[in-house]
Amino acid sequence: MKEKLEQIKESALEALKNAAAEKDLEALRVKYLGKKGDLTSILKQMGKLSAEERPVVGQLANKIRAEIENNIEQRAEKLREKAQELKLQNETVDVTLPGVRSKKGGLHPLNIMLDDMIDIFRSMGFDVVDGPEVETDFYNFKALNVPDDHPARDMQDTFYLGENLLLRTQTSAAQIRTMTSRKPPIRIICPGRVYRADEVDATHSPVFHQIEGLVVDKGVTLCDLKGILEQFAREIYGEGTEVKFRPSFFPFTEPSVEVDVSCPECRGKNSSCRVCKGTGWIEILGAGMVHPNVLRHCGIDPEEYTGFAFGIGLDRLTTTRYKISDIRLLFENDQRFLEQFDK
Ligand code: 2NM
Repeated sequence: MKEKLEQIKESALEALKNAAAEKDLEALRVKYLGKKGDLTSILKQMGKLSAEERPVVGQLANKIRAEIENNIEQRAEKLREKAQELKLQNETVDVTLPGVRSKKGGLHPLNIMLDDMIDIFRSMGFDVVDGPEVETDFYNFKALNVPDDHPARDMQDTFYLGENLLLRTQTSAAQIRTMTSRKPPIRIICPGRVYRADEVDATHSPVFHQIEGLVVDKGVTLCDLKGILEQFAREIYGEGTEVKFRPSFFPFTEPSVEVDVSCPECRGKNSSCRVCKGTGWIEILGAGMVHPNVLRHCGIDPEEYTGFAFGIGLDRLTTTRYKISDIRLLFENDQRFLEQFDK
């Protein structure tokens, strides 16, 4: 019996040396030490032994059991170490590899232009005000002295959302809201999106951007308007820029003017200039003295106060500045276009 026990031990230790995984160890534990294992089946035959032999064999069996258990534990520890080593090898990070560059966001060209314009008007004492893009007939047309039969009110030109609701066609609606809620002196600009039912082409979009300005105070004149616009034009287009008023018509201003600046590209010196078409001037905005009816609609006495207002198209100023050939590029958000303006 002692011999058999020694054999079991030899066989177990040999098998353990070759065990390559934790599950092999478990199988060996069952095979040698389990309830139906080799060691147990030997011990079941102890009854055949004499009274002197029994404790000696029993002791030996316990010793061998302990030895095998120890060995299994040692082997398991080795296997765990090996597995950990392998894992570390596979997971090494090469710190000398170049990193993954994250893409830097940038301002949209419209926002660069708008920020510059806001800076200029702020420096002249204007507040920036905004209002809703969904407006009522009153704020968008009636208060602005636009008659009921004016073509701008036509379904063909304006997006109506209901009987009395529409997408604003100009940001002046926000200025009307300011005039009805604040007392003069008023000195504001209203930048924002506006909507008109236009066909889309290289120079037209049904959604575009305006910056409208408004000054209302005692004794405000057309001359003040010209001074403000000259200062603005010179900061945008350079010191030598000339500003010219041409008579025009808007329902909300009287008198009304269209405003040209001397061509920032050729300064009038190139008869085949692509920017000014050889005229030496480019039109940048419309303006005028706020119509007395508009002031009255807002509860301001036109005998006491006068005002001027102007409306600038942000999109065309932006396409001219950056020589962008098609207004649609401003609305498509093509990364290859936008990343050229990273500031
Ligand atoms: C323009 C041209 C001329 C304008 C008028 C007003 C208001 F609210 F005071 F009546 N805001 N903006 C105005 C005047 C807008 O856009 C070409």
